Amino acid sequence: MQQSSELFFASSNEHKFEEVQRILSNLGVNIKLFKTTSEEIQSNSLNEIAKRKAIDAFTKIQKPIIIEDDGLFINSLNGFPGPYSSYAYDTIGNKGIIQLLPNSEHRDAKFVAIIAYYNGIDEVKLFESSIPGKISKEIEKGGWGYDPIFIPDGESKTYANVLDKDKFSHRSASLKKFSDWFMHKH
Ligand code: ITT
Repeated sequence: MQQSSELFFASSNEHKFEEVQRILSNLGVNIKLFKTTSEEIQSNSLNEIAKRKAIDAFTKIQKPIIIEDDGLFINSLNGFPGPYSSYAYDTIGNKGIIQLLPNSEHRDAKFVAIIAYYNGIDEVKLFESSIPGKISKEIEKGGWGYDPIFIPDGESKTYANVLDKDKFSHRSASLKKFSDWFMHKH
């Protein structure tokens, strides 16, 4: 089915937008960037943050929008940084995260992505996916955000150096769920 209306992706993060745009265009959905920083919402629930980010962005642009909220959950840290991933990245960064796991063999983690769609009329619609992996012992070069320290299961390199991150990323899986729904709706 053809996409009939304009759709914006609200984010402050251009790396994320680039990936979302590339993945969605391969699925037949076109988006434009609405560059905005959403109010700092703190909650223990990614779903709650995603919902409020979507409503906040819609209030500003008054057009159908999607947003994405991500979290890196590290098992041995009881899920930290999770919903606080953005704040943790801006404060302690990849180096700080690695220092929280000194020589530990317990490095299991997962990256979660939630896509939220809101058109100002219906309830906010959420699409979630996650990918299991490990925190690397070294910070690799390349990529952005937590890319240099997250090794998806089945790979030997981090997101920064895998051959085709889009093929299996947390982002691709949740966007696929979204596009299946969106293309039927329009
Ligand atoms: P928004 O304006 O869209 O909210 P953000 O960068 O604040 O952008 P999130 O809160 O969703 O995004 O992301 C939490 C953190 O996880 C943030 O530091 C991101 O850079 C990082 N992150 C998300 N997806 C990532 C990916 O695919 N690779 C590496 N880091 C990622």
